[in-house]
Amino acid sequence: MKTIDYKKQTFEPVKSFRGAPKEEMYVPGHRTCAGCGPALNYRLVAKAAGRNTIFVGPTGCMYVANSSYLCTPYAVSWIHAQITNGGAVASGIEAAYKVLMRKGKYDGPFPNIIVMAGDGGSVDIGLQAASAMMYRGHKVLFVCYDNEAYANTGIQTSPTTPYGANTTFTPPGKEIPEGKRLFPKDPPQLFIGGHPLLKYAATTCVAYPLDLMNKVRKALSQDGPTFLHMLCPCPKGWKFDEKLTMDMGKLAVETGMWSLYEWENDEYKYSHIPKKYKPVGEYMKHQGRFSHLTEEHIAKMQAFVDQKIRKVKAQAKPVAAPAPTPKKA
Ligand SMILES: Cc1ncc(C[n+]2csc(CCOP(=O)(O)OP(=O)(O)O)c2C)c(N)n1
Ligand code: SF4
Ligand SMILES: [Mg+2]
Repeated sequence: MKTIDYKKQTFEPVKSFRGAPKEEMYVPGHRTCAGCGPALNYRLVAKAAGRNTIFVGPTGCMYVANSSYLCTPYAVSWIHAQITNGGAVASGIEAAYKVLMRKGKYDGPFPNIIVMAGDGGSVDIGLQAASAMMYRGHKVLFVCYDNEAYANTGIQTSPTTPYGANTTFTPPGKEIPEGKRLFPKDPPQLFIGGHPLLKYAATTCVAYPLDLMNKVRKALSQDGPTFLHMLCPCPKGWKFDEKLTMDMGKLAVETGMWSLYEWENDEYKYSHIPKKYKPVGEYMKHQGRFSHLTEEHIAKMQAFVDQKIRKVKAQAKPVAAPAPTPKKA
């Protein structure tokens, strides 16, 4: 069979904020809440990916608040998918481009096809299509922008909502005082563990913009399916002061609630491991979703995080820490 030159793009890493692409592909014109982590995430992903990009947006806040009639922040192609089928729509677009190139009707470069799905659209309602896309080996970057809830419909619990969170489906009460009882799913492990053609997976967070942009660029330079799990604090759902979005992201990493790693060729590399982790209470105390919890519940959360930290330490191969986010004077 004839091999086709897909003219895949290779992105150089962004070394500093000054060296980041100037062009914005996610521009003003949206209606997300002030301090919205997923909106900032979109801006950074779009900036890192550039003009030759097609976004697939399953239903969620980043569809509903971003696609009001005659008003949109997307400066590149964007298509709405059902919350269930982001992976399937992206697979179809990717396959169509390959056919066009095979028939000589399009000469490249191959576009960056990026699914921007919420946690619900990635590892719950959208899981089947995401998994099938990765299993078949489509050259698509699947992003789970994780605000840890079904936010758009009024903050219902999702499989990535943390233990102890108060959501509209897990309200704390007499019978279940801690609110959510279950601990969250682990999306990257779900995909790494079960998809032989997956080329690259990584976790990142909007509070580490250089880390985030470079992981997007690395993922887009691969020749097959890739997955990024991005922590995106949501002031409305987590009930914190909207000016604290970046602080919430940083505290998540500093307490061990979240870690920043890459997985490639069956190896893990960590881009930021705190020398001394802060107690999880430092992170939780700012968030109204945890305000009903007792000392006992917080200790249960700490035990869960301690176990995660032990795993990080066991598999860590530290790499250069990302540059810290500049503080406003
Ligand atoms: C099949 C189906 N079920 C339910 C809904 C209602 N719905 C719309 S957006 C949404 C929440 C999506 O959550 P997530 O994927 O985490 O994105 P977020 O809103 O948090 O950005 C839900 C449940 C729907 N659109 N389609
Ligand atoms: S509810 Fe959360 S994710 Fe949705 S627009 Fe508001 S801040 Fe953003
Ligand atoms: Mg969500």
